[in-house]
Amino acid sequence: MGESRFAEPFLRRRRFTRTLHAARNFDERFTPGASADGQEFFDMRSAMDLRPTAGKEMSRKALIHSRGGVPTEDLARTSTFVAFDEIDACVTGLEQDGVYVFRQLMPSTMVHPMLESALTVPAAPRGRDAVASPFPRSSPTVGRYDIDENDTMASPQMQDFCSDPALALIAARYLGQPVIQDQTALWWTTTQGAADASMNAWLFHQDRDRLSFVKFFCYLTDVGPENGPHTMVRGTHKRVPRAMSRDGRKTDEAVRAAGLWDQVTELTGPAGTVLAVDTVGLHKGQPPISGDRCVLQVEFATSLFGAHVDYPRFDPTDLSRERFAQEPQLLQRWYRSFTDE
Ligand SMILES: O=C(O)CCC(=O)C(=O)O
Repeated sequence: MGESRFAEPFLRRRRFTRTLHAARNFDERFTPGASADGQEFFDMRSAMDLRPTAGKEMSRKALIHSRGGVPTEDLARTSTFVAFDEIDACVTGLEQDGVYVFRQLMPSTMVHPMLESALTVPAAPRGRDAVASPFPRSSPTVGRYDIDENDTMASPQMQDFCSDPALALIAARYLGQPVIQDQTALWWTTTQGAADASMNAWLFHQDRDRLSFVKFFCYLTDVGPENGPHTMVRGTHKRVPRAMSRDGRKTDEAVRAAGLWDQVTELTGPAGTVLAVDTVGLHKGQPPISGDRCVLQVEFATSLFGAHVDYPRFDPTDLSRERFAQEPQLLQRWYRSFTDE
C-alpha cells in the first residue's frame, strides 16, 4: 500500500512522457481511421491525474505540426448561433471559470426542428441490450437515451451547430492550438434510473476524452432545477485538491469534503441555451426530478489522438458542403459523407 502511494506519482510522470511521444508519432503518421491503442489511452488518462492542465501541456508539447484548423474571423461572423461580440467573453469565461453561458439563445426556428428530430430518430436506452427506437417520451424506462452520430446528423440544424465556425474559433483560441471537431453527442435524460447514477454520468467526474478539448452544449428543452441541469465545479479545470485528482466518479459528499461546494454551479436555462464547458473540470448531469432533458453537444480537440474516432455518414446540407470545403482539417471526420468510401 505504502509502496504504491510513492510509486504512482512516478509512474504517472513516466506515462506523461510516453504519452507525449505517442501523441507526436500519432499526429505525424495520422491516416483517417487511426485511433490510439489501449495502452496509449490508459497512459494518457493516468498522466492527466497529475493535474487538470496536464493534457493541455502534453498537447502543446507534442503537437508541433497540427492537423487541425482555425476558422477566420470572417467565417466566425457567419455563425447561426453565436454573436461575434461574445467570442472574447466566452474565451475569458472558460479561462477563468471553465464555463460560459451564451447570452444569445439559439433561435426557436432552429430549436424546434432539432427537438423534432431528436424525438424521431432512434435512441438507445443506456444499459439495456435493446434495439434503438424513437425516445419513448411518455413512458421512459431508463435514465438516459443516446442517439447515434449518424442519426444526430440527419438534422440540418444539428449539422449547422456541430460545424459552427464561431464555436471552433473559440475552441482554438481557448486551447491555444488549431482544432478538429472530434465528437458529437445527443441524449435524453429522464426521471427513471436513479440506481444507475454512475452509468448516466450523474456523479461528478472529469472527462479525459483526449489531450486537450472543450465542449459546447445546447439545451433543446427548457432546463430548470428540476430537469437535471448540467452541473460543474467552477475553477476545477485549473486546480483540484490532490484527493480529487484521480480518474473516476466522485460523490457530492466528497466534493463537499474537499471544500469545493461553493464553486458548484447548476446551469439552468430555456431551450436554446448554449454553454461552453471545459469538462476537464469536475462536472455531472443530475437526474431529472420531473420532465426530461435533451442536450446536443459538440466537442473540439487539438488532435484525434487518445481515443476511438468515429467517422459519421450522413446526407450533408449545402451549408455543410460549403463548410467542409472551407475547413477540411477542422471537419476531417466528415470525409466519408463526401466520398464513396
Ligand atoms: O448530462 C450531463 O449534463 C453531463 C453528461 C456527462 O458528463 C457525460 O456524459 O460524461
